[in-house]
Amino acid sequence: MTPTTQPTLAEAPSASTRGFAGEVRHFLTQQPRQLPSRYLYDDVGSALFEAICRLPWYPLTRAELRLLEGHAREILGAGVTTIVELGPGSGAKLSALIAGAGHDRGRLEVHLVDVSGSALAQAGRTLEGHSDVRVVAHRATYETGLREFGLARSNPGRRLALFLGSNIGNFDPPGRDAFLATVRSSLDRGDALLLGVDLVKPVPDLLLAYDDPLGVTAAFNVNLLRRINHELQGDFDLRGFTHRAIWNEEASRIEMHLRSDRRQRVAVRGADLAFVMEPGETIWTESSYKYRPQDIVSMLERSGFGVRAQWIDAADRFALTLAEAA
Ligand code: AVI
Repeated sequence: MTPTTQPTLAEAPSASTRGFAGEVRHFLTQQPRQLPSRYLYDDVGSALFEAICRLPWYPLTRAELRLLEGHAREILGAGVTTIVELGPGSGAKLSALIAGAGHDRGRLEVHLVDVSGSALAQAGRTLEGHSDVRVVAHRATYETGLREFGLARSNPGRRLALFLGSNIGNFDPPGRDAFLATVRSSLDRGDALLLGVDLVKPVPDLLLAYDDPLGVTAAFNVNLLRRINHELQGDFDLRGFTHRAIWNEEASRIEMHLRSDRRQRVAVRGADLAFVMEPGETIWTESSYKYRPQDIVSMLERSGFGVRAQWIDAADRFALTLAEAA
């Protein structure tokens, strides 16, 4: 007979919930308190991020799309037959790139890597309209997806990895270099990487992009506390925290924080955690590094790539850099 105190399967936390709980416990007990930015993207957070990308004050997505459309032939020329995109979102950027390359581009095999099954399904649907494009989905972390992609050598010709949206900006410098080395090791000499990176720009523009007047970015940030309340039985008072975006000049990054408006006790039962936040104390939830064009060239060269082209959107200060695995 099953003892009544033993949790049923339905009650037992999943491995991913246990991982989330462990990280929440670890990072919220650091000084300063922190939370990893990858947890911003549950269903609500992903929808809020999509909304951010449409805001007039967050020009990154539109600037990148203009560059992809304008340089599609140069990017997909020279015999690219296979593409891997890490974090394809809705698939709209890849679709614009493929459309911009015209009809003489030849057959393409496209690998999409994302931990979110719904993102993969949506990107797959967006790409359905293109003839001669075969889509392979990898529901996996970037590292695992790249490994699977590196092993799947079904197609002759050059391979192109896409890492767009300035996602590289959310890595700290050591994590960024390790990540670029992983991308390099999944490619052969002569294959290519296309990297989309947001550039340093006037501070008022950066602050508006990360603290918009409609409060969408604030909601995106506070939603992380709602997620913890929902998934880990937390009791964060969502009205007791204020979104803060700060430009850290020395580190060349925008930081997002959640600032406690008063002294308050917080408990997160699912992470076995209880603590007190003082008035003005913050939880650091994201860093978004901004680069100069030459920094991008240097980081790629250090990671085993040679830069072939760099296109810059002058209006919104965004760069697309095409680099070849050396
Ligand atoms: C996904 N990532 C590149 C975005 C960024 O700009 O750092 C996330 C974001 N955070 C606030 N607004 C957008």
